[in-house]
Amino acid sequence: MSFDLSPLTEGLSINAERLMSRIDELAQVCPIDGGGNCRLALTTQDKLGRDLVMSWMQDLGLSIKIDTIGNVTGTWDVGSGAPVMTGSHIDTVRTGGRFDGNYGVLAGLEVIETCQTLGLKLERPLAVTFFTNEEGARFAPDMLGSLVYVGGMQTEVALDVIAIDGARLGDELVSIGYNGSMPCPGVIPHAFIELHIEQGPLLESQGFVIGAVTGVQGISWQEVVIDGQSNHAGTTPMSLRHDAAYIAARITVFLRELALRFGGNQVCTVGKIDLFPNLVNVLAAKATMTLDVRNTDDELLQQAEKEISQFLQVLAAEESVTVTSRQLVRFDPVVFDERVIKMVETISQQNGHSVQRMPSGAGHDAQMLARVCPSGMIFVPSVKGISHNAAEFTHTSDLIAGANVLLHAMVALTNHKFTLLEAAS
Ligand code: HGY
Ligand code: MN
Ligand code: MN
Repeated sequence: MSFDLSPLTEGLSINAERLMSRIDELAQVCPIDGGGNCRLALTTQDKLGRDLVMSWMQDLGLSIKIDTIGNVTGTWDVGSGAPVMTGSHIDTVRTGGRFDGNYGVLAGLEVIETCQTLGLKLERPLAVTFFTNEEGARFAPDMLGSLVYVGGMQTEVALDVIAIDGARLGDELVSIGYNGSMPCPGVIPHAFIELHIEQGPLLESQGFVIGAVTGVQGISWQEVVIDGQSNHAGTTPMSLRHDAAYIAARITVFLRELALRFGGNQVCTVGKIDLFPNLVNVLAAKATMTLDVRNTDDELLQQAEKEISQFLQVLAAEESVTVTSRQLVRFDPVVFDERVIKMVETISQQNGHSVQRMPSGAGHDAQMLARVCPSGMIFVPSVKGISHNAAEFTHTSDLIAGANVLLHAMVALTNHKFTLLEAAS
């Protein structure tokens, strides 16, 4: 399989200073201790981040479109036909780092500005998008904006999603002024490529600069509610307890033990437990918790889900409580387009960067765009594999390397003809 690496960008590179100063500036929008950010989706903090990135899109003279779920796309309208699109997200988790999502969006802006400055004559437009609610920390599912963008979820259904704080997504979108008019599904790109920090330890521990991402693991989120019985902490004999907090703990331990038993890429997380009445001397009547279960292998993921469901039933009977669960997210594992993976690999090598293929442990917007066009991702290392933590860090040299691979890949994609024949080879 061959593709014509565009001579246009031979030896060219992005403006490192400009990229880093934008990353630093966006990191000042709703900072938290330790250098990260808290900009939960569709909050006023998210709006501030959106406004700043939109202003940079305007500065570049991009044509800006806001769609009905609040995704924002800036396009440099050169050439003709469907655009080559990059993008990611600028919403964060509550303890977000400055690079998760933000880096990919700002590198996309930087690639376009570099091409504009060079006056490159490209065959296709270049577009950069920030998608709504990628994190899913406030509104489930995660990657909601890109899912709606590709037609995987109806806008009307998405607008009625209720946040963990009780707000309705559509109302929040209106209140921050990002309820756009562009319909979803959106314009189908010629190709989509996302640049992101790895958020895990592999690249750093194995000494690689670039990850040519092969796909994204399957993701299963469920909300489990345990209805026990509140009672007095001092007077209730252990044999008479229906203690929702204890049962939540048993479930948490079961998930950890299941992941260790399965091994391989299996991961399980209980990230959120709310107790009621949540008081020192009262047995918890109710526990509401989330289970995040992932695996690259869908069969194993289904096996894990089955074992968890069986365990919940046995536990409910044992403790004479009610346990109910609601599926919040179920995304099958995704495999990216071999041609895009190969392109990332080749461009990395040609730019002198060590590169390895690897799956993504985290969900990303690219996994949704993969439903409608040839898509792939570029990873750069996370120091100590830390992410969703203000201490998230990636060395500047790696950030620049990744942005240059994105530059070359986007330009190469503008004149790459994805032929069916090639896809078969
Ligand atoms: O949950 C995830 O993997 C992503 O951070 N939204
Ligand atoms: Mn992310
Ligand atoms: Mn994230």
